[in-house]
Amino acid sequence: MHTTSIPVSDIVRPAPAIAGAWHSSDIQALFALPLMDLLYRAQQIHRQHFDANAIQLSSLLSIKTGGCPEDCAYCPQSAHYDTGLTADKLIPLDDVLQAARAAQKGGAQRFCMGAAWRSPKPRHLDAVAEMIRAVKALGMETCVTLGMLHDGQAEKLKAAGLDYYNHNLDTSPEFYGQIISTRTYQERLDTLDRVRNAGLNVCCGGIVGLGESRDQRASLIAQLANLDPYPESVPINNLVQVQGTPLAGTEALDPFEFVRTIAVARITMPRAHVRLSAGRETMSDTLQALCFLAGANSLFCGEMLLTTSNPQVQADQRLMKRLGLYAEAK
Ligand code: SAM
Ligand code: DTB
Ligand code: SF4
Repeated sequence: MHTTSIPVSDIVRPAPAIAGAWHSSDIQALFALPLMDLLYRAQQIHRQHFDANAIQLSSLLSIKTGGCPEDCAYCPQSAHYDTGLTADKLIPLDDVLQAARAAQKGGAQRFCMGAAWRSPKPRHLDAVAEMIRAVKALGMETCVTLGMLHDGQAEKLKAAGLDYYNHNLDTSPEFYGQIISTRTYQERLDTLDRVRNAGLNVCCGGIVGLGESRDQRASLIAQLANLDPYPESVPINNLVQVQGTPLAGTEALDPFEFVRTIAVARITMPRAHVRLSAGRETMSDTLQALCFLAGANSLFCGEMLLTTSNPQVQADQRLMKRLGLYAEAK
């Protein structure tokens, strides 16, 4: 005879009422739940805060590719590794507008522009501000990811009409030193503070499949959930392995562990858009459906991420139709 599972609420304490109160051990306990119990709990929380069939769609464009001075071990754009990528300058405004119009036509609500900089220089910031104004004028939401920000830079971006700034914590503080040596964890937190203080929405998540342990994934989620307030947008990337980067050849993460990470992000950040981000090209439709069940409610749409490929727009549209999903109303 089957035994009934223990109610989840008896195993894991309810969400803390105050920010900063998620302990890694609470999050480890969520990760350790039977998968069906974890999914059930994530779905319940998802449905309390969102239309469970609506997906937020963002599109990415690399506005400055390659030649980055940072040494992020996963990244094809780092100048420290030979990945066959040529370093480009900032692209012209017209190219940005053309890509934004195409993304809008393909159903994207938000246009995200990424630059492979350690930090933007003042003249770069002026050029990006112009891009933000132009994309905004099309009626799209805007997001940029330009690396570390110094005092006053987030305010300039906000004044140009920026809606979101993406800056990821990427991994747990304990594992971070094995992935990046040229930028500290604290520098990332400082940039996030500047973004928040300028009144911008925060887009902040991480990458899994870097060779981190489950406890380290839990610790990443604790860091994100304990940001006060937690990010509006939480991209969860699965490592896209690129030849030439130190992480090429890393053992792939168990797909169910990826689903668990999404579910735990949903439970600990109930009102955030949790984005099923890089790595979808190697995921089956079935696995992506499980990620939506776990509470993912955002996607990057369009054939390219920054420098690597993403599923075809038509394939995504077919998948959404088969699952009865639709684009979130703005
Ligand atoms: N240079 C800026 C920075 O790092 O702050 C912005 C661009 S950077 C490419 C944005 C994010 O993309 C990284 O923080 C990382 O999470 C993700 N990313 C980069 N390379 C990736 C890869 N190979 N697989 C999955 N995610 C990746
Ligand atoms: C995020 O978390 N993922 C996106 C976006 N923010 C900028 C970037 C994914 C990059 C994947 C590797 C590439 O295409 O270069
Ligand atoms: Fe540079 Fe960003 Fe890539 Fe790190 S993730 S190497 S900062 S482009």
